[in-house]
Amino acid sequence: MGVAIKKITALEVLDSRGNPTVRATVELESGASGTATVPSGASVGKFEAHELRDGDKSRYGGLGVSKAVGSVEKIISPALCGMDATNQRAVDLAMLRLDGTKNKSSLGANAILAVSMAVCRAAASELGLPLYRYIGGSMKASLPTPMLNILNGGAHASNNLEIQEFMIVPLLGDSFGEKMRVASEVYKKLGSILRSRGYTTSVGDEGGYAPSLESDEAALELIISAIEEAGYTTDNVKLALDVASSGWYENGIYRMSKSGRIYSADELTDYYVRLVEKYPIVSIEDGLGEEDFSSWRELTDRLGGEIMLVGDDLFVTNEERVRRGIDTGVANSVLIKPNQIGTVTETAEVIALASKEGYGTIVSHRSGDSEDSFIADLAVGMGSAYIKSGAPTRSERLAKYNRLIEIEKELARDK
Ligand code: 2PG
Ligand code: MG
Repeated sequence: MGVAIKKITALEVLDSRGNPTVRATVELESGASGTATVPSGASVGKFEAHELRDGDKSRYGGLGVSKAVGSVEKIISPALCGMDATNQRAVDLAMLRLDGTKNKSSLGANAILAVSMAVCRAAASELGLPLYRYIGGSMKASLPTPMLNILNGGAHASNNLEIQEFMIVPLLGDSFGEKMRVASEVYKKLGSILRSRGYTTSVGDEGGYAPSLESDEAALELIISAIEEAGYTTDNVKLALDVASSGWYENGIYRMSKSGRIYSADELTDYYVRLVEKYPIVSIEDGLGEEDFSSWRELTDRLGGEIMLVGDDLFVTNEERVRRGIDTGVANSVLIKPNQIGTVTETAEVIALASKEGYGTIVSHRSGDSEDSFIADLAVGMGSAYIKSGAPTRSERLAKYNRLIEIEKELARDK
């Protein structure tokens, strides 16, 4: 059978931070193949699937992934050989059974996801379909709107900004390519404003500038200046934040990691309400901690009717946690990161659940990423309204945006 899996190999390669990560290649009996590389986060949610690292301090300071490579070649490959690559669900379930743990800690979610994505690619290639078409079927194919992180703070930069991601959301331009043009122009303008005011234009992990500023609000003001000086307005280029506040939470209070300032959940919520009143913010991600569901509920009551409230560490692309959020009226959008859960099937199920329940979805890269563009096809195939992949710079970020530009062209041709 041509679609049968013949062999799976893996490699330890390096991600955009120079840390080891897993790349897997799936070969089919027909000769078709698929390769995929997994990303890795810095602000990692407590409830994410387990990323298996060697812990051997003599290699990469313990971050090696040779054990995960071993999981692929010695355990997963023999078990999956002969399986139908077009049955993604069966392949993923077989890996879940092989692993046998709740958080994929035995084989490693990095090993499992690399294979899951590579199987998906190999199957698409065997059928002669673009990946987004294979994932989404013949009907759905819409381009997401990009959310671009043009100023980095938090765990992604060694500056003094507490908020991790200051994103712009270009709403004008009737094509994805045009939105990217607008974003790039605003990004460049921000660079020249920073330079002219004597700030550094070095960048953080996701390619956004990473200056130290007077305050996080000053960052918002600078971005608004960049939008306006680039010739746009805040009516058509909006702002989005990823506060990534889970890292601040301890014993019922929030301690900002750089200034050490302390807030209660109520005070932080008041702060967001003020920011939303004052600035053109359309989305706040992880405004509160991953374990603070009751305060999240309050935040949702106050801002959920106005803006997107996105659960990242809160939901970790996990169906059970998203279900809990839906049942308790918490947040209204879900960040989708395949490596938080570890298989393509489970990722697709979370997107489907969110969509069914009226929650928005944003497909997302990780701060440590690679040239792999899988999430671009995933966003199109699954009909996600948004994608975030960092700044419009650095090739690991642009791999996704450029793939979307390509898909847009392809879809226009098909019309
Ligand atoms: C986030 C991500 C991606 P990390 O918090 O949303 O931007 O960061 O990969 O470090 O978790
Ligand atoms: Mg986040």
